[in-house]
Amino acid sequence: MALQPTRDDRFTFGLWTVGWPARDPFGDATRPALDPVETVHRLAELGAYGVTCHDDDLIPFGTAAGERDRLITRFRAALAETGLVVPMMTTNLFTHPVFKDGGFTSNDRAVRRFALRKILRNLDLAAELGATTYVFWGGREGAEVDQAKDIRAALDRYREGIDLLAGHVKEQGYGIRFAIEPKPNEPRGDILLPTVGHALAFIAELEHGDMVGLNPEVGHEQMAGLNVTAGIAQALWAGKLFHIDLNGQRGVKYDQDLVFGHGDLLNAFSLVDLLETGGYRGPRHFDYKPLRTEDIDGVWASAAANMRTYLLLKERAAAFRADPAVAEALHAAGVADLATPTLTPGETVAELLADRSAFEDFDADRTGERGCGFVRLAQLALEHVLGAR
Ligand code: DIG
Ligand code: MN
Ligand code: MN
Repeated sequence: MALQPTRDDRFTFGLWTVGWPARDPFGDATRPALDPVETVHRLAELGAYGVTCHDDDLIPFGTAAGERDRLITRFRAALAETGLVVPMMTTNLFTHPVFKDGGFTSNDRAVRRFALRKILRNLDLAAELGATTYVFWGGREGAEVDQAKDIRAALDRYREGIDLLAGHVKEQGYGIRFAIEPKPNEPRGDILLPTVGHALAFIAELEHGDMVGLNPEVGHEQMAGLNVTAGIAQALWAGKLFHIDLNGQRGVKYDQDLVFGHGDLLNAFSLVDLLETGGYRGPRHFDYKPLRTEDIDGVWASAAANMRTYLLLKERAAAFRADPAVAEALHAAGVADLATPTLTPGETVAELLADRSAFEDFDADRTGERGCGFVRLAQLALEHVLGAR
């Protein structure tokens, strides 16, 4: 397999990723700001398919209308020159101090109304740029003090806002779907909709839940100590994997946003295997931060590393699936048998109760002694990841 990314790989990057000047809570920026036009051209040269952005990445907060139009025009010109697309857009409801207690769920109603207007304006731009997914990452929707946030009221306001915006998108015929991005904490002590599970439960309560899905981020599920591949599998099972943020995370700690694969490599391998075989057709979007230690050459090297790692894991996953020893180990582990319904079609409780082999004659002890053969599967996966098979 060629490891040179092509547009067919559908790799996309947020402007805010390679453009991160590397300011963190404990240190100043180590890199200059990047011009979005420069980013578009450099990512195109590296083989990316598209870029994504928050409104403020492209148009600094408070920009006057005329200047806003100019910034959009030059961005669109760069897209036209390179052929890059903008599959996803989102709103920055977390940088400006006004959002320090959230946007959708700020205790201050005026802030909530301001947030909705900020999103509405950017939804129009998203439609103009051809985005088909609009992400909602509620980085500031949360609290540090239990008594400071009425969670039930906050969820009411979140639902009110999402349903208002979704209804608007339907009325406008924008052809945009919404994708909620869960995260357990940071920058708030606790963030609402912290995991895939919480977000799925929230979506089920929406009036327009039909057009609302998920944009899970690898590191965010792992920050909660969860297996991200299992979470993505449930999102796919629910028909709600609308987009995905790929990056790396090494355990339960602050949000590292590492290069994809530079965290839990085995989970990255199983995730790529799932994405490539599980029916996800969306962009492979990298939401990562080039390490603060890197210079601009390191930034572009890190962007390329995301794509190369994905392609290497894609190649390893294909080899895993093609390996006869793997087929044999999967069979021995009975993995495919799980697809067989537990009941025969139309079987009733009465018929199950009458089936002595299911209980009265079932030898639980002997069955309990049988080995499952899962370690062999784990070792085969590891050896494929290591390129040892
Ligand atoms: C951070 O993980 C969030 C924000 O960067 C953005 O709102 C979203 C888009 O992928 N990810
Ligand atoms: Mn993150
Ligand atoms: Mn993200």
